[in-house]
Amino acid sequence: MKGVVCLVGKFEGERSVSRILTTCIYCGCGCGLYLDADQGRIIGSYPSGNHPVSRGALCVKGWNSYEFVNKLDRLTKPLIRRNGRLEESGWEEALDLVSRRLLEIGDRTGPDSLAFLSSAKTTNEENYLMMKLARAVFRANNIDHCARLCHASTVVGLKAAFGSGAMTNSIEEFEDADCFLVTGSDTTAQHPLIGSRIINAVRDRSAALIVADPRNIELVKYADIHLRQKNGTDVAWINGMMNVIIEEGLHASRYIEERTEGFAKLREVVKDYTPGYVEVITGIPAYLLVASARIYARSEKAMIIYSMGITQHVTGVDNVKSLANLAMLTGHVGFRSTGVNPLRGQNNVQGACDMGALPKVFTGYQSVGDKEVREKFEAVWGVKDLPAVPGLTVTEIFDRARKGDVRGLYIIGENPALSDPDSNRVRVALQQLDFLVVQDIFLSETAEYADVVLPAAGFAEKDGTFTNTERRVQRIRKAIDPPGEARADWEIISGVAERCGYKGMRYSSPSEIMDEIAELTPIYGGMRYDRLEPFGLQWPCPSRDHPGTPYLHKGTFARGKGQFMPAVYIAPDELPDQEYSFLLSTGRVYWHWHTGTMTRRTSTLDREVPEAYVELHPRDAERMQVIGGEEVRVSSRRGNIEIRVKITEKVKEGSVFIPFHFKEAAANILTNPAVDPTAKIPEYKVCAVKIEKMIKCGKVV
Ligand SMILES: Nc1nc2c(c(=O)[nH]1)N[C@H]1C(S)=C(S)[C@@H](COP(=O)(O)OP(=O)(O)OC[C@H]3O[C@@H](n4cnc5c(=O)[nH]c(N)nc54)[C@H](O)[C@@H]3O)O[C@H]1N2
Ligand SMILES: Nc1nc2c(c(=O)[nH]1)N[C@H]1C(S)=C(S)[C@@H](COP(=O)(O)OP(=O)(O)OC[C@H]3O[C@@H](n4cnc5c(=O)[nH]c(N)nc54)[C@H](O)[C@@H]3O)O[C@H]1N2
Ligand code: SF4
Ligand SMILES: [Mo]
Repeated sequence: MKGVVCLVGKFEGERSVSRILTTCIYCGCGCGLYLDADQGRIIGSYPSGNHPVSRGALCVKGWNSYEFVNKLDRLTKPLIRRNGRLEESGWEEALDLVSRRLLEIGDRTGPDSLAFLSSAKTTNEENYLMMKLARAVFRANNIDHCARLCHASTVVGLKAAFGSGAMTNSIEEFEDADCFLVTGSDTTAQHPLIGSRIINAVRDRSAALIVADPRNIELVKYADIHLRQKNGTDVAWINGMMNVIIEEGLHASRYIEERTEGFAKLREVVKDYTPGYVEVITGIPAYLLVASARIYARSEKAMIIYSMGITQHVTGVDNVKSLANLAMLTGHVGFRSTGVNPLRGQNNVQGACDMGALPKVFTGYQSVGDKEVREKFEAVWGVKDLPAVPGLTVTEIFDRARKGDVRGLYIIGENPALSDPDSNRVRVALQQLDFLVVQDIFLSETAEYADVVLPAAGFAEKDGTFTNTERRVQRIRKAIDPPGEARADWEIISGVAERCGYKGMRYSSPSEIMDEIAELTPIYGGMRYDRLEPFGLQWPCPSRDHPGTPYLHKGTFARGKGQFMPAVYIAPDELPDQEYSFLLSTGRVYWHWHTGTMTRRTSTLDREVPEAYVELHPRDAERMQVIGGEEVRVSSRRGNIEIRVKITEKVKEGSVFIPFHFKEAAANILTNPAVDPTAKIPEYKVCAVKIEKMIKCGKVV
């Protein structure tokens, strides 16, 4: 591991500072950073200059990625609920209780009454063990994780169109693209190191930039065209672009013929989406749509970049399929710097999916319904009769828990009490369970409902791998010991399995777990720790001598021919009406991370955005006689919150935006739990709310 760990210096006799190369815990960019450790504490974080993503830079979260690690309120001992209160216990007692109760529930009401939520914050090895625990030990396919709330539409949509749900290109290829179509991705805020690549290409090489986003995001400043659609109308404008491209003969006929199928049906469906018709649905002026279609189709190396604005809808899969159609129609996939790039969010959400922490697949997207696949896993795991029927998704798990069908739930590294839609209903579900285990680094809002809380080691306190958004499998490394008695997730999960009487989960290190993953997973077949130095390998990497794959679908699609799958426009599930007259969209800010467990414990970040706010357009504010900083009540059909107003033209008139990081004014009390019928992803990006003033004539009402 030359160059990976080094001694920075020796001070004051015994004191020494060590510097260790690892991977950022926050977003899917997967920047390489060094952590400096002194006397069991992390004292600094610095970018790796040679790393292919970070190249000497980090965003503000990366620079401050260590503060929460040192926090005094980290969980340090297991907690067990006694007489309604969580009390400290020893590991033996806690692990015995967890295994005994989960086995009892499985025996009494069947394996389907158990469910498991894995974590995109934890390593590949830990996700693999969580899915092995669910399937091999408890015979349940009810395992899922936050990808359901995130890129489930991508996994379904791109898999059907191309044969793989992953980002097609590498981050470093961005700088050579000629054209970017960025939609539903606030790239500079949520994937800053990718955002800067786009800006570099626009500034230095005059690459064209089309931004299709209802909000006035930062990238708009650099864009040639801003298509400002109404939320939830994406199928319509994408079909509209394809209509123009076909009408003007700009489609790639040879590519379509040689590499795709289903074109005739697509042509038929998009015929109706003339620019004039699309303008009516989306509000996008026809001439801007036509200009965008021409630029995208005529560019040689064009990239589509998208994220939650596309996926988090009841039509999430249709949205993704439509973008895939657009790319295939113009021959813009399967080449360097040319493709369809869903930016994966969490540091290891790509990996958690790859590891099969999903209800329908084992590692590497191998179906649980396939007998041969099951037999392969049964042989290596030393078990018989693995369950063949797909399990429940996150959203279904909470529905079933409310109905009493799911009775035992084991959650690692997720905080659904704040992150799932319609939180009031989620909290009822959590209360309804017979037994809830939460394994986290802090006592999260979800952990407050637990019967047992298990203290986990954080990213700086263990070894393992994360897979970033460009499919790069890279190492994280232990810089310090975990606080108190906290243990690495992989050790805890193995401990539970052992106490259930299962002998097939004894490992001496995460590297040994990776060897088992490689044995069972063709796309990870060549992954071994010694090959991951210093900056990892991109899957597919099927064998020990394979160099990894920078871009996908070269020459042929993973599924053979690319499949056109036309979609028709369907409106969002809940649109504003007379009573709930504003459209609410939710999302994130640069400074914070999801439910805030880490960034709100990081003073440098928390200082910048210390509290929740609702963005309101100046004309709406004037009409309602509301001033900036004033508290208002925002209500939906599901609940209400009190929150300060921020007046800004970032949102459109009639629309409001709330970041979901703040428990005091939790956006998910308001959101709509309606889901896409196949991907089961909730529609976080559209629901209807009303806004009421709380101060009238100097009185709080
Ligand atoms: N700072 C920070 N960075 C993060 C995260 C974080 O919490 N904080 N989370 C990470 C995770 S897990 C994820 S998934 C990513 C998410 O990254 P993004 O998807 O970039 O983030 P969001 O804020 O959810 O919203 C995306 C964009 O969708 C737009 N949008 C809203 N409605 C629509 C619509 O109907 N159509 C279209 N086309 N666009 C729409 C919004 O205006 C916004 O610009 O970020 C990752 N990075
Ligand atoms: N309204 C609204 N809601 C949304 C979204 C939205 O756009 N709008 N976006 C959705 C999306 S895309 C996502 S990805 C989800 C995210 O939803 P969650 O995954 O539930 O949110 P996080 O806050 O990232 O939760 C991660 C948890 O892991 C813990 N943790 C960190 N490191 C470790 C570790 O090493 N081990 C263990 N055991 N725990 C650890 C943290 O303390 C935290 O409690 O939110 C979804 N919710
Ligand atoms: S861009 Fe993402 S991975 Fe890189 S430092 Fe920022 S949060 Fe970490
Ligand atoms: Mo996400």
